[in-house]
Amino acid sequence: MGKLFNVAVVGATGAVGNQMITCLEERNFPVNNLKLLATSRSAGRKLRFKGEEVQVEALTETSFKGVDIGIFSAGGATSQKYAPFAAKDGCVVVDNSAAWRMDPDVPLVVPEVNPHAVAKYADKGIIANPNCSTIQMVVALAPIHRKVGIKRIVVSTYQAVSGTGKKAIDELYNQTKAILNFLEPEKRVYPHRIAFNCLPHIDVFLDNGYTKEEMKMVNETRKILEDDSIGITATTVRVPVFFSHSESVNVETRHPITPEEVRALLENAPGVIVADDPSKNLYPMAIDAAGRDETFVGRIRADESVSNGINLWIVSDNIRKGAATNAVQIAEILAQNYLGS
Ligand code: NAP
Ligand code: 3JN
Repeated sequence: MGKLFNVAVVGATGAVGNQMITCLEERNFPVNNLKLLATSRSAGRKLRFKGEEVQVEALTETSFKGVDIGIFSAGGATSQKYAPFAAKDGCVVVDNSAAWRMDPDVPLVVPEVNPHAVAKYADKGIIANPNCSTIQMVVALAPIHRKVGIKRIVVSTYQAVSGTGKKAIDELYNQTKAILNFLEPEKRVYPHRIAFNCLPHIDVFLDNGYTKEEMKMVNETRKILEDDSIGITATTVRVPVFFSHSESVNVETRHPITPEEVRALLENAPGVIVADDPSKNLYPMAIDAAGRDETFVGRIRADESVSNGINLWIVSDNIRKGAATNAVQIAEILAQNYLGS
C-alpha cells in the first residue's frame, strides 16, 4: 500500500470546503487522518467523511502540527495569516484563495495545463489554486495556445451564485421564492437583486474600471500559460444560476486554425468534453456541467470579423473543477510525485 497522508481542510463548513471533503472521498485520496477546520463558531459540528463523523475544530496557529497537506478555502485573509504557520510546521498548503496566486514564489496550477509548476511548491510550501473562471478557460485554451499561439482573448462570463458561497445560494433561492409569491425580496449578499437579473459586478471595482474578478482572469491566465504577451480583456457577470459558470470566449490566434481543427484538438484534450452539434441543439449548459469534473466546450466557430479568430462557449462546475476538484488534483500530484516516500 502507498503512503497515507494527514490532511486538513480549512473552511470545511463552507460551500467549497464541503465539496473538498466529498472530492477527497470520491477520488479515494490516500488519507490517514482528516482534520476539519473552520471558525470557533463551527467548532464541535460534525461532518461525514467515508461513513464516519469528523468533528470540526477551530483554526489556530498550531492546527497544522503533524499535518502533511492543508487545503485552504476560508478566504484570502485566513490564507494570508495561516498558510505561513502551516508551512512552518512542514504542512504543504494548497490554497484556494487569491492571497498567494500572483506571488512569484508560489506556483499557480491547473493539473491539465501546467502540472510541472507544482515542483515550485518547495519555495514557500504553498501552491495556489486559480480562480474558477480562469481554471475552466485555460483548460480549454491551453491546447490551442500550444498548437497555434494565442494573441488575444475577449471573455464574458456568466457566473453562478455558488461562487459567492453558501449565503448567496440561499439569497437566490429566497429571492426567487419571494418574487414568485408576490413578496418583496430581501437583499443581503449582492448590492442588487440577483433573482431574475444579471449583475456585471463580481468582487470589488478597481481604479481601472475593471472588477477584481476580471483582473484575476487576466493575470492568472498569463501566469498559468506562462505567456505575458497574451492580450486579455474580461467582463464578469453574476447570473441567477446555482451551479456552473459559463463563458463566451473569443480568441485571436497567432497562426491560422480552423474550427474543425480546434474541435479535434479539444476532443483529445485532458479534462475537456466537446459538446458541439447545433443540428441537435447540443451545446454546453450549466445544468449539464453541474456535478461533473470536466470542462465542456461547444459553439466552436470562426470569428468572421477577423483573420485567425475563433469563438467558443465554455462551461464547468465552479465548485468542483473551479475549486475543490482542481485543489484535490494538485494534492494528488504532490502525494504521488513529491511527498511519497
Ligand atoms: P463560504 O461558504 O462562505 O464558507 C467559508 C468557510 O471559511 C467556512 O467554513 C467558514 O467557517 C470558514 N472561515 C471563514 N473565516 C474563517 C477564519 N477566520 N478561520 C477559519 N475558518 C474561517 O465560502 P466558500 O464559497 O466556501 O468560499 C471560501 C473561500 O474559498 C473564498 O473566500 C475564496 O477565497 C475561495 N474560493 C475560491 C474559488 C475559486 O475560484 N477557486 C471559488 C469559490 C471560493 P464558518 O462556517 O465557521 O464560518
Ligand atoms: O465569484 C465567483 O464566482 C468566484 C469567487 C471567488 C472568490 C470569492 C471570494 C474571495 C475568491 C477567489 O477565489 O478569487 C476570493 C478570494 O480569495 O479573493
